[in-house]
Parts: sequence; structure tokens; C-alpha cells
Amino acid sequence: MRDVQHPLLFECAWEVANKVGGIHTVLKTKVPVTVKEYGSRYYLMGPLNHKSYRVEVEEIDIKNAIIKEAIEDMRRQGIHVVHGRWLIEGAPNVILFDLGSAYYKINEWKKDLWECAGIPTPDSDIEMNDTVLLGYMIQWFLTLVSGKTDKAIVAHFHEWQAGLAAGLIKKKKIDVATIFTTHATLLGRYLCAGNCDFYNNINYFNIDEEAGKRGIYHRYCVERAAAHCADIFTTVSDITAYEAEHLLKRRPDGVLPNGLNVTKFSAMHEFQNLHKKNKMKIHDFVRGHFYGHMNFDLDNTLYFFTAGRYEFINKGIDMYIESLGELNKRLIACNSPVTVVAFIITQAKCRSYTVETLKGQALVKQLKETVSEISKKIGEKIFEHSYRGDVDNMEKIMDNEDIILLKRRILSLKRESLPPIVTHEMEDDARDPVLNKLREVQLFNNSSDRVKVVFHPQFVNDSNPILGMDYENFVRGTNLGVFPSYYEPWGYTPAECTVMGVPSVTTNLSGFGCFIEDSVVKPEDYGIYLVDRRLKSPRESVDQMAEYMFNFCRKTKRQRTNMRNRTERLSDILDWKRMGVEYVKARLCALRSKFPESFGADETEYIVDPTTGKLSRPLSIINTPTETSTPHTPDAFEKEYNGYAEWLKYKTRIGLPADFYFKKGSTAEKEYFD
Ligand code: 1S3
Repeated sequence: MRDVQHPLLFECAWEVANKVGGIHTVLKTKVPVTVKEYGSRYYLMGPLNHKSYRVEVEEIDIKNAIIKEAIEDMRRQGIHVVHGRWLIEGAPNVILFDLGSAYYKINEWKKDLWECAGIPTPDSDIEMNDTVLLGYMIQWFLTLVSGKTDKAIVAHFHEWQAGLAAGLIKKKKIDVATIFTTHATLLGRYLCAGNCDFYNNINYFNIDEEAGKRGIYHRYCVERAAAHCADIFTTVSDITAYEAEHLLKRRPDGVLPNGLNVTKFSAMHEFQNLHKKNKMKIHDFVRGHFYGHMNFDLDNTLYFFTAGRYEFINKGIDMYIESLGELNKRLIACNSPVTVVAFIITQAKCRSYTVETLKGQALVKQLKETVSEISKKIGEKIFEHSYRGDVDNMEKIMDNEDIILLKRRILSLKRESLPPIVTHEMEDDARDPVLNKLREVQLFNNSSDRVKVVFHPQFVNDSNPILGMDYENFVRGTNLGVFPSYYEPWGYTPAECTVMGVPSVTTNLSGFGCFIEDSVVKPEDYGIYLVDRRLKSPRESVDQMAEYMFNFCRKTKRQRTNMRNRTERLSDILDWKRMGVEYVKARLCALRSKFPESFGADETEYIVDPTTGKLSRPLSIINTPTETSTPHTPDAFEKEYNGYAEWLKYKTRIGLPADFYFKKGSTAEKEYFD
């Protein structure tokens, strides 16, 4: 019998110590709570990224004898494995496999995959080859470890690239409990990006054919196999669970929503100060970008932005631009004193900054320097005159040459052309979807426009020569994040805005949007605006969004400050300390499913409730509430439940703070105690 009280946990993903997208954020921010629960029994595994691993990982000697033996076994067969600590909060163990070092086995493994699972692997798909290499290496390693330990092992795989190993473990009957979490489905992403009416047709797609048409049939096979072979199959949101049920043909056993590692500032006003400070920096950029056309008042300017992968339709960039066009008309019509500068931040095909962009920043910098030199000189002169009591010559205080210099600077700030829309040279300006949409809605940064646009086709970071801010500080300086996604399994961007106290727009087709709709009575009051993209036509959704934005523009400064306070208050519900509980449940279910004999009889009744399809309770020792009323304080809350002491012990074990309690009446609370 395996020791299920002290299991080893291996979490495997392509993005371990290797930043690509959202899964990296999931892993990195979740580490502290998982390390608290598993300590040195927790390992993250993924491919070795030669470019970044030296700064991401500190190589250390392997203390655990079993892990060491397994790694050495593999090394003896020519496999390059890096073992160390990932240099992030929580400093977890990481094991990274150098895919290249196993390339000599690729044909053997591809043949095996075909023979044991009927999954084809076309040579032309390099990502698929890498998936095979990673999957087989992980399976090889876990086979070695499980043969040497009597501890139960849980292997948690994220996304199809890592998921191949889940299928292999099942096929090869390795004694490891597996969880597969998909953060999207391959086909769902492709279908939505193709501008189809995805959700209304989800029942009718001929899946194999659709995957084949897009050249991803083999990848789809891996994803589907992982979903079916894992002991526990999960997704990140209800909406993706629905999609997975239809496209992967297994109903997920549970949903593991994404959390964040929330840093609370000790003083409430601190995040408000950060907003002011960073907004000033954005003002500096705007002064440079709009030089010669600064007919708007920065005190009455609001910054909106959208950011994310360049998936024009999936991420709703199309709808964002259309609504901005609409907002522009409304602000002009009511003669609003407000100007909106709307940023689009993504990673599109582009070259360097345009000369015009760099020139604008340089001119403003020169003017600033000139003014500051002249002010210094004037200050000194005023002091000298005042000190001598010479009040008669005060008016001659500014030298002629200074006046000429200043005039030159002022003249150089004039320009004939309109301020640019895009900050960079685009590789294909004529066919770029953002630029074309802006042309279509005629947002050209005209002086009369109340909505100005800045398309920054590269992600921002603090070494950026024109904005000079990292993403977090940029977000803090803005007023509204706008993410009207059509395809968004979770969507970290609005969640990140929330924990920074920045209001945002999201949709009821995004995992995060649905989660907020489920957990908060009136999200709008907390600065989270939900656009209905389920039941409304695209035109109606655009109108709804324009209306939200227009109303936002009509708020006073004070109202916006209050709203930021309320938005920030929601961050608690997004904290991993709370969200991580779902991962705890999934692991327990996987262990029970794989090793039923290691659990007491009362704990093996069911793994997944066959009627609801939901995961069973993680610990049977916690009984149902004695009363239906839900108390407000943690103490009263916990005392009303039988098994109060057990709940406390459980919280300590998984590292939840003593004052942790579920939100009154929340879905999480109900699921936990029902
Ligand atoms: C996916 O990344 P994406 O932006 O391609 O995974 C993320 C993490 O779970 C999720 O937030 C996002 O919605 C998915 O789409």
C-alpha cells in the first residue's frame, strides 16, 4: 500500500521556469501555497530552456536519494537533466529535461506512441516532436521514481504539451495518480479565431474533421488522450469545462480556477498613491506622443488599455476598437471635457520604434531640460536680486538668449501631421487587423477626437525607451482595463487589474468574468463590468460596452477613487490561499481514485458524484453545517460547523491563514460544505 499521507507531487508544464503565457503565471503565483502544503515533496518539471534557465534556476545538489537515483539513471543514458530551485517566491524544486539530449530516441518513441495509442506524429510539426520528447522523458522519470518509493505520487499535467505523459502513464500502467488540467482546448481556440459562432454550434462540429482541416489532428489526439487517461480531468473555468465536454468528450471532474499571489499593502491609500505616481509617467509619454496636438487637458484624461496575446478576435480587440469608435461619437456629441487615450498593447509583427515616436519623446525631453536649466538660472538671479534688495531690475531676469532657445523649442513642437496611431514600424501595415479596424472606425487621433489611440505592438517592460515602465506599473497608472474576449478560458488580465485596484471590462464568455458573476452580486459596483457576449448580438455587445465606458467617463475623480478602493477589495477572492483549495481537492480525488485501498472505507465512497459530476469533498471528517445560516465572522462561521477543530487543523496543514474563511454564501463555501 502506498503512503497517501505524504505523497510526492510533480507538477509538469511547458512553462515551468519558461515564460510563454498564462500558464507560467498560474504556476509561478501558485508556488507559495503549494510549497506550504508539500514542502520538499513538491517538484515542478518541464523542458529546459537554454536561453533562460541560468537566470531562472539555481542548480543545487539533489538531497532526495530516490530523485537523485532516478536522475542519475537517466544521465547515464545521455539525458541532460537540470535539478535546482526555481528562483521565485517559495523557491520550489525544479527538474528540467533537455529535449535535445533525448533526440536520439525520437523515432523509437514516435513508433511506440503510434503502436500504443494510435497517435500519429508528422515530422514537420516540431512542437509535436518536442511534446513527444517531453512526454516520454517525464514518463521515464516517473516510472523510475515510482519503482523506488512507497510514497504515493501525484503527477499534475498542464495543457496538451505536458499532457502526453498522462496518457503514457495510463497505457503503461505506472503506479502514479494523474491530473490533467487543460487551460483551453486546441480546437476551441482555432474555431473561435476563425470568427465562427462557436458557442451556438458547439454540439454540431465534426471534431476530427475540423482538427484535420486545421492540420492539428495529431495534437488534438494528444489532448483528448490526456483528458481521457488522467485519473482526474479538470479545466480552469466552467465555460472551458463546457467546451471540453463537447470537444474532448469527457466531462471535467472539476474546475480549478486561477488565482494570484495577492500582496496587500499595509496602508489602504498606498495603491492609490501608486496609481497617481504611475499615471504621471503615462502623462509624460502622452506629452511626447501627442506633441503639437495637445489640445486636451491631462487632468481630464483617462487611460484605457487592452493587453494580451495578439489574437484579434479571441481577445476581443475587434470589439474594443469598435466600442472606442462609438465612445468617441458619444463624447463628441455631448461636448465632454474628458479625453480618453486608449492603448492597445500586444505582441504583433513589427520592427523598431518609428522615428516619429522617438522624436516626440526626444523633443519633450529637450524642452523639459531647457525649462529646468532656465528655471535654475532664473532662481539664482532672483535670489541675487532679492539678496541685494534690487527690485527694479527684476523684469530683466530672463536672458534674451534663453527666450530665443525657448522659442526654438516651442517651434520644434509644432507639426503638420497627426500624432501617430502606432508606435512601431509594422511588418505589414496594410494588412494588420488592428490598424485596419482603426481605419474602419476612423480613429486617427484628429484634434477633434475625444478618443485617441496608441497601438504599442510590443509588450512593455521597464527597459522600454519610451514608456520606461514595466507592465504592472503601467496597469497601475491606467483608469480602466478593457478585455472583451470572445474566447478566454480564464483571462488573467482583468484579474490582475482587480488586485491592483484598477476597474476593468470583461465578458460573460471569459472564465474570469463568469467566476466574478458567480461570486459577486453586482460586479459593476466593484468596478468589474461584464459585457454580455452570450445572448446579445455583436452590435448590442458593442453598444453595451460603449455605454459602460461612457458612464465611466462621466464619473468624478472622487467616484473613480472610491471605485478603485472597492475593486481592490475583491482581490481576496482571487488569492491562491482561497483558490488553491480546489487544487487540494483535485489531488485528494486523484489519490483516492488511484489508491483506494490506502484510504479508510468511509473515504472511498465516491470520487466524482455521478449525478452532478462534481468532485467529492476532500475530507470526509468535515460534517455538514448544523444550521443553514452562514455567520459573518471566521469564529462564528467555524463554530457553526461540526468538525470545527478538524477544519482548523486542515487549514493549518494546507497553509491557509487562521482567519481564512469562505465568502458568505459563495459557491466555494457551498461546494466545500455541502
Ligand atoms: C490560457 O492562456 P491564453 O491567453 O492562451 O491559459 C491561461 C491560464 O490558465 C488563461 O488565463 C487564458 O484564458 C488561456 O488563454
